[in-house]
Amino acid sequence: MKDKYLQKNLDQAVPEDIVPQEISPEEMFRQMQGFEKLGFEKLSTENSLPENINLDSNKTYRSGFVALVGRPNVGKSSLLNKLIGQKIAIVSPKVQTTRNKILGVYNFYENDSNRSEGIVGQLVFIDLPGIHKPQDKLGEACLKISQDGAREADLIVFMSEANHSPGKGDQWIIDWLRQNCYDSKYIILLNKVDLAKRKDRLKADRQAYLEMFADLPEKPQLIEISTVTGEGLEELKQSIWDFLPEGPLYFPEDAPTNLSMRFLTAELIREQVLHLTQEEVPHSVAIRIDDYVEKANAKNLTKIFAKILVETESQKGIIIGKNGSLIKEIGSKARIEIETLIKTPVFLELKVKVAPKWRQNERELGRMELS
Ligand SMILES: Nc1nc2c(ncn2[C@@H]2O[C@H](COP(=O)(O)OP(=O)(O)OP(=O)(O)O)[C@@H](O)[C@H]2O)c(=O)[nH]1
Ligand SMILES: [Mg+2]
Repeated sequence: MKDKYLQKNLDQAVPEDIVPQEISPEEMFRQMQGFEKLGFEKLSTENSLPENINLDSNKTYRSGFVALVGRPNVGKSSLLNKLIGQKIAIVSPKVQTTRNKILGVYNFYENDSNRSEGIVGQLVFIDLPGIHKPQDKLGEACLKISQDGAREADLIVFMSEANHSPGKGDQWIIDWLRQNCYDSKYIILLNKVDLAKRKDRLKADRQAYLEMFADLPEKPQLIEISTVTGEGLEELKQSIWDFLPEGPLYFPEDAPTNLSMRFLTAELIREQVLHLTQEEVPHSVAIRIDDYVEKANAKNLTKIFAKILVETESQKGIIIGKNGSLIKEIGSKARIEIETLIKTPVFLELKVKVAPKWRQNERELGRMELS
């Protein structure tokens, strides 16, 4: 059956030679034994990895990797943050906000209101870039990251919006999933149900989505949620728990993500650019952290020196703003977010650099761990 889809949809194949292999969950687990590589030491509070991971060798746990797959802007990163209860992935009303694979760890407890009774399972969410037609090497790299993320997951959450009927973008993604992840388990998630006013249309849309997945071996469940009101999230957690197989705890209990502080800092700066600029500028921006100095003085100051890369002189002018007003605003808003995250005072120096066509430059994408 899978072969039939492969044949039928060969013309939809997307070039896959842009970025090297993403690491598999098993490889990631192995790398975690090396711990520092993924930056956990910065995020975990006091316990070390081995003490956390080897909780109780007699106890069995449930665990798994769950990929969030869908068009840009449907709310994948918002869902990740909401479930983890912490801002791990940046969010914006602009499309194509997420550019990397972002892991968020959700722990299940015997008793959620009394966690001392112990952890019983662990779910690792894989937040992925929204899938869209690539316009450049950056887009191709993002697509590859999303496709690899879907392939390596134990469960795929296909996410779309309850306030829109399924469109061509959704159809393309579902065709790709049927072709490449035929045997996977799925949940269909319709987000933004708080915005869905037409209940009759929603009923028809639900049916349409279910039909699009109908010929897969595992019938998916469909859940409507809102990351704003929290509607449907308990049902989602329960469904994922029911699905989780027996498995190890992959991450320390107090490590909410695999991302380094450098990466998170760069993302928090980019988030402000996304919020404060328009049209092509948000998509033309990348952040490079030149230096990150912890405990730079007696008051535990963290000094961060970063560059905002843009593609043209005119974009540089926009980012700087009149008398430097915009870059100051980006800097002060990002600094507040970074201080909230790392819980120390922060000195943030921002400079703007023109890097023509960086989105086509494999070396630059490599620096951002995108190629
Ligand atoms: N009304 C409403 N807005 C939401 C909901 N969930 C997310 N949003 C908004 O939708 C926009 C996109 O959210 P993101 O979480 O960045 O979407 P994404 O799917 O991660 O987007 P990409 O990273 O571009 O793929 C933001 O403005 C969010 O505030 C929801 O349940 N209801
Ligand atoms: Mg996102």
